[in-house]
Amino acid sequence: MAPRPTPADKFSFGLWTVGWQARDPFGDATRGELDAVEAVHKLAELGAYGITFHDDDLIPFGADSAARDAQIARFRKALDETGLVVPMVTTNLFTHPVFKDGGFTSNDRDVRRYALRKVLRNIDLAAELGAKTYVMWGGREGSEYDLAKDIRAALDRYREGVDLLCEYVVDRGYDLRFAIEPKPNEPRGDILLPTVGHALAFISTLARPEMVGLNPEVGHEQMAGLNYAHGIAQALWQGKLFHLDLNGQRGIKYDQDLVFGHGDLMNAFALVDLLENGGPDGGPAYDGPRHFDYKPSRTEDFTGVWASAEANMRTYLLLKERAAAFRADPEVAEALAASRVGDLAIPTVADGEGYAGLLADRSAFEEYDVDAAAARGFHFVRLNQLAVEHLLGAR
Ligand code: GLT
Ligand code: MN
Ligand code: MN
Repeated sequence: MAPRPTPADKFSFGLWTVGWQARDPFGDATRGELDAVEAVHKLAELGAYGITFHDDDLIPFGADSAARDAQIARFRKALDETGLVVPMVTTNLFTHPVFKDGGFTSNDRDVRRYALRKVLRNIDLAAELGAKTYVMWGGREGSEYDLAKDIRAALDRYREGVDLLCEYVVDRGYDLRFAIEPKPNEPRGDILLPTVGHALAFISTLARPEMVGLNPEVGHEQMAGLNYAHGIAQALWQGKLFHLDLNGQRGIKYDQDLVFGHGDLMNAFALVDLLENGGPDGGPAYDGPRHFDYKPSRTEDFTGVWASAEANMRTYLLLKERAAAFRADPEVAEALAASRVGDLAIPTVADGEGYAGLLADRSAFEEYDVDAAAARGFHFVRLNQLAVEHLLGAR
């Protein structure tokens, strides 16, 4: 039995996830609209702690300021009644046809200026609601045709946009950081900043790199055939894991946005182990929201929507339990030692030794028994089988 989720688990959901009406390129919506206030109450009942949204999820695009204010007031009231918080906010720069060639990087300068204004307006709301992270998913920033987009100019404009937003946040005194969400493709044929690695390299060119980190999504890395847990580990290593989007994906295909764990379960296990037990003393390596960005499948009615929301949290908590059992198992400790996993933390060249010491060490080269070392096994398969058995509840 997985423990029931509580706000201490820091589970959060996008309003666009449970609210997805299940329209896809081939078929109409299979579900009706979900009111934001109902979503807040329902998620709070299920044990979530946070809700996130795009400007247009909460306030219909083009609403006048009276309607906007009224909707924000209703939403705030629901937050106050339930204690749900808004840890992250983002902008929709992809649905309206005006963004068909992108927001920050559209070839049309007026669109770029409009996109920045749309973000600036929503940053004010994010700060007002106490959000600490502002996500930027540039799904429309890209192209289908290589010669139709000057990629170097597009990256200049991307950087110009992010630098301007950082300057705004600093000048307003907001306690807000940005998190870029990479994705390789869909809806554009090729999206700019397609992977964790591309986004990290881009961030290093910014005017205020310390204000910008990542919001990696499970499925987006896996769509590119990449290892999500590895990407998260590198983001942590670079101090750039500002937020994350948990979901499931089965291989290199369209973005499935399945429930967390309903894709590559072993990688999800490694991920939860990393997040929960990968810190300096075996504690959590990440203390931010565990944010689910999934889409309740098109086959589901509203009962299925809430069951799938619960499934995300249950799966996370079950994996957390299983990972704790894995770490506590003496046989695992012994297998880790046999695989010399901990030895990788030892610097290759001792403090003060330098290349001179390495060159002087005959045992490192001249007298090194290469054949004996090459013949020795690392026993990784045994270690992995122990992980599988813990995951299956067999140990
Ligand atoms: C969109 C996308 C998600 C992003 C959201 C943030 S919007 O649903 O598929 O991966 O996280 O803009
Ligand atoms: Mn996705
Ligand atoms: Mn996402």
